[in-house]
Amino acid sequence: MSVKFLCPYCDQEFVTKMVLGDHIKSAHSDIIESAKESIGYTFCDACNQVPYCGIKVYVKDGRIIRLDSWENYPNSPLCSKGFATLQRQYHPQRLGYPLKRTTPKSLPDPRFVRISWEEAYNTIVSKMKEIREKYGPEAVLFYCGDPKEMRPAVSRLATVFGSPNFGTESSTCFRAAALASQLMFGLIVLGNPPTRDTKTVLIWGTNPAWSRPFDMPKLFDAKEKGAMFIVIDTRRTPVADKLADLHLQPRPGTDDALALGMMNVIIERKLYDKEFVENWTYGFEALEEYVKGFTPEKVEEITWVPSDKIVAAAELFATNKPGTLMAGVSTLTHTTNAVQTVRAILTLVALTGNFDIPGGVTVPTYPLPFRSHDMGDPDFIMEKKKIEMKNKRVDKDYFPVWAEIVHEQIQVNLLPEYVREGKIKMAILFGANVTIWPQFQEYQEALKNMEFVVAVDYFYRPWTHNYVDIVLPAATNYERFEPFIWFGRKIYVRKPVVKPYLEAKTDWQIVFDLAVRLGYVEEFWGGDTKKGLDFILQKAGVTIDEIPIPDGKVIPPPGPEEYKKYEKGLLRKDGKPGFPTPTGKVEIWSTILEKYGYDPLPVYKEPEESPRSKPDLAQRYPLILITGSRVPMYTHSKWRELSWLRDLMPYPVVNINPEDAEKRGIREGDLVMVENAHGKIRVHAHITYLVPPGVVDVSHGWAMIPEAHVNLLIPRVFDPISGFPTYKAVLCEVYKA
Ligand SMILES: Nc1nc2c(c(=O)[nH]1)N[C@H]1C(S)=C(S)[C@@H](COP(=O)(O)OP(=O)(O)OC[C@H]3O[C@@H](n4cnc5c(=O)[nH]c(N)nc54)[C@H](O)[C@@H]3O)O[C@H]1N2
Ligand SMILES: Nc1nc2c(c(=O)[nH]1)N[C@H]1C(S)=C(S)[C@@H](COP(=O)(O)OP(=O)(O)OC[C@H]3O[C@@H](n4cnc5c(=O)[nH]c(N)nc54)[C@H](O)[C@@H]3O)O[C@H]1N2
Ligand SMILES: [Mo]
Repeated sequence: MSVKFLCPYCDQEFVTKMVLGDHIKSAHSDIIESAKESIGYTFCDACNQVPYCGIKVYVKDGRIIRLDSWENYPNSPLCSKGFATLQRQYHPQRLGYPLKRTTPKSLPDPRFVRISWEEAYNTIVSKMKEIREKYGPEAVLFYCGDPKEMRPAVSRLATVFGSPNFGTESSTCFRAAALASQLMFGLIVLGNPPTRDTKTVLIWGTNPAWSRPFDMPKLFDAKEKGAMFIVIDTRRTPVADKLADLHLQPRPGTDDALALGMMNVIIERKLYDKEFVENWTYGFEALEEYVKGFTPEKVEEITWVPSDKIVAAAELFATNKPGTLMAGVSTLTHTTNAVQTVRAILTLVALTGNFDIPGGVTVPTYPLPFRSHDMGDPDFIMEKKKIEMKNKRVDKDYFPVWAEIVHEQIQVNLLPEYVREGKIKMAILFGANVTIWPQFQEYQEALKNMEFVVAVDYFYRPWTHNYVDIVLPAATNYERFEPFIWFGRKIYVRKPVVKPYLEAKTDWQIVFDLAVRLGYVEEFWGGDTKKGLDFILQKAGVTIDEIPIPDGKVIPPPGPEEYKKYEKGLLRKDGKPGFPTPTGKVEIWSTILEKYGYDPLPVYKEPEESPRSKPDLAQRYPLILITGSRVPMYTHSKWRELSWLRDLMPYPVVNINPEDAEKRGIREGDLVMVENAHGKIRVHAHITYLVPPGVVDVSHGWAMIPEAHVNLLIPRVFDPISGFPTYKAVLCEVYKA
């Protein structure tokens, strides 16, 4: 009996294995090809850090089977959140189709049903036109949450439609710190990781080990090379534990006083950089007078930081130069004195002459000629037109300084007010989560009371989407190429590595499709998103197709890196020496704040709620609550549906010091209530030296566990300059549930 060889794909018989092999190669090459693994590359969007981390993707049969770190790429390796994007990609709850609500928004159950993209687009476009007709285009709010990749497209659509009311989650995040810096330097300068020249690293209100892990290698390097570290963090974080030569633990919300105390030491002991101060700053004399009241002893009383540590930190930063700053841009702004706190800390950089020297706090000499996607390139988002429409901004009467300086986005935190006043009637939300706001019920109410709301997301998020009219499914970072990204002068692009899930579309495509249907065919390149990106890239003289994957492309700088650019006329548009501020100097005394009736100096103000500002309330609620300290496995509310992450932190906790726990009879893991004048929540107690006595720390983003939502404890009081909420300093009490 002769042996036969059967083709596994078509059952034909062959006499030898070799002939079968030839047959398979010629007749079934497509199957063979698809059974092979292919490799692709994408940027991780798990935490929306800019710039993103790199992922190498292994694909087989049209499915992603494995992830790895993108080699020779700046932000590597991947963290747990990055790897978990694979579980997210194939999660059964991902949104696959456009959905339309079938009940009125006054009813709690929206009863969403599947609709076609055509119906979704037609409905949205006709609503946009109707609202524009009835109330003007500015009655439509365009909003993006933490995801940043789609922002330029959404912002451009807002401008072309005629609405200056485009906003983002930066209304609670980086923008107030950036504003503070613009008021002082005329530029966005918020510090940077150390370089090989750095001798002192001042880490203020940030724990990059958990919130920016890709910066840690630079910090360990600097430590090894002998740099000294000052860490100013209320908690004993891994960064404080491992790196700090000096660890200062201020009472939450008193960093303004601490910075003024350090300035007092630096000025009294004449440790400041006289040349820089005399030639390049404005308002030093007034500051000198003001900080006299902030002796180390007085500041110890305010901040709980021992006076000898205040002196030591000030001396070290002023004398062991060059020094750099890494500041928790959102932490330091999560108080009712947000902008002034950051200005006070930046003043330290100016006084010590650490600005724009090698190893200090620098700005790039030749950045690529476009602005990052979180703010959007000014030409692409048509910023000039936004400025022309300034008087239609809904925030202008509430936050005039923001409205004057922050051209690209409005301050959104007063959304409930804007809706109540009839100014906003419709919203288009990309990647939005309303529970990020203090007393978020009011924001849910605002969505409910608008005439029409659209949301675009990867998942159905009941805490936001139960209050909207249409929900659209977004394609993920594995399914899209938009946008490109860059590190310094090196640009990277990606290709989709798999097809979109069911009917999901990319955020950019959704924007471009809507634009074309609204008649903006030219402004949106006939709906071709690639042409849109090429419009931005052309400023660097390249196109998307000219950038190789995975190597990326360096656009050589026109000259070498320069320092002390203020001396050389490299910071101002008119080419004159100095800074792009009204006085041409670093404005310690802000002429813009003065013009609007705010304190022109970086003054100290007690948090709205504290043992000093509300002693009676502190009798009842003696603990200070900080919220939203980042944890390594989550970004805000995101990806708690993924067991790969959830298993790392299954429950929301309150971190409490053993001393405070013992006083209250609380044991590890107990269910406890955290209560204050604004609300109460129930979480598990975690007893830890991470927090000092008197302070408790509750993580944010537990939207899926309504009884644990920490933003129920945060009042709607805002920094008068920036409109920022007070997530980091309110009073509370903790007791067994
Ligand atoms: N108490 C307290 N509250 C805080 C803070 C705090 O420290 N304490 N921090 C504040 C800060 S700094 C921030 S930045 C905000 C964060 O606030 P948000 O960004 O608004 O919150 P997220 O929970 O990240 O929600 C993002 C949503 O976008 C979706 N999404 C993710 N990627 C994409 C995408 O590419 N496309 C689309 N269409 N959707 C996507 C996600 O599924 C999720 O539903 O929270 C603020 N709130
Ligand atoms: N894993 C992860 N990474 C993230 C995020 C995330 O959700 N998860 N979110 C991203 C976003 S949007 C942002 S804005 C950044 C936030 O980044 P950061 O603002 O840098 O936040 P953290 O790294 O948590 O560091 C904040 C530190 O401030 C301390 N702190 C609290 N109150 C005070 C105070 O009053 N004074 C001082 N000096 N210290 C205080 C806390 O103990 C904490 O260790 O993180 C980004 N990275
Ligand atoms: Mo943020």
